[in-house]
Amino acid sequence: MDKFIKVPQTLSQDQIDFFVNNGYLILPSFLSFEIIKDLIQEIERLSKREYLGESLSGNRNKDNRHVNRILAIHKPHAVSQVIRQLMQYPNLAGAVSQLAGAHLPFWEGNIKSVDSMVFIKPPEFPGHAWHQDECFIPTRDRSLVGVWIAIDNANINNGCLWIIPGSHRSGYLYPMKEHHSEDYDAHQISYGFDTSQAIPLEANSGTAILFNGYLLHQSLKNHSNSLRRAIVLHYMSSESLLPWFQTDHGEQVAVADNRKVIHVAGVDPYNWKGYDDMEQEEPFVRGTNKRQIP
Ligand SMILES: O=C(O)CCC(=O)C(=O)O
Repeated sequence: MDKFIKVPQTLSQDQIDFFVNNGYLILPSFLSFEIIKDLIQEIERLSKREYLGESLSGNRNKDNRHVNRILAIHKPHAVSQVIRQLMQYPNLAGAVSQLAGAHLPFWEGNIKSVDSMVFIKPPEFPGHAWHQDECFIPTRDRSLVGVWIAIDNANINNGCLWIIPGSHRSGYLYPMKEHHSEDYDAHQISYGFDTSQAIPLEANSGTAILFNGYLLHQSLKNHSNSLRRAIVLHYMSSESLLPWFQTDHGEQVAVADNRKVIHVAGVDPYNWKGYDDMEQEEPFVRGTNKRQIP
């Protein structure tokens, strides 16, 4: 029998409708001061590569100047129990299970978590150019939800998120190209749309911003003199497969499915496939280039 994970569902119908119509929802003070404090300690452990024997520890160095060279840590959940716990935090899983498939008929709220990222973003470090997360994490059913959690207060000066409200609606994936802007890191930029309606989402520490995987968003350079830390988690409908790798020769893309996932709400209809070990993920630390280990 499938394991059913019951999660609290505290969002109002107005909040759900806002998310479906605008592609995002802001939940102020979503994480308590105590949880944020624990997360800051964990980010420090991760930044200083304190997890011996894991791939993050390749350049173990406890020097803070070293920490200040890290833009982001990808897939920290592979080594961090604290980040894995956050991915399964019932209030968060509950909110996502009300939003991810709210646009889908017969949606039952089954959710899996598939990815995590920690942004350190030290002073003068760049942002991430306009993009849609669905280009990186394919769901096919538009159920991808990014959860962006402010660890430090984020504002225009230190490089908060910017979004184009409603840009998720058409389900169109914009093309991407190289750019030469110093505001952005080495990732490509999506193009072919109007940015005049873009708005900044300033957010105090502990605020969670949930956004649909098709929503166009960016962040800009950190012009302050302190870190702008944030944690980003990704979730999707459990019914959506995750073809998140090159298929083997002869393998049909329609059945390709990465099982390095965590079931966090409702039932997992594919649990008969089993799960691949999250610890087999490859976490990596990134400087301003895409995969530079500083
Ligand atoms: O926090 C940032 O600077 C960028 C976050 C972002 O673009 C994302 O999570 O997709």
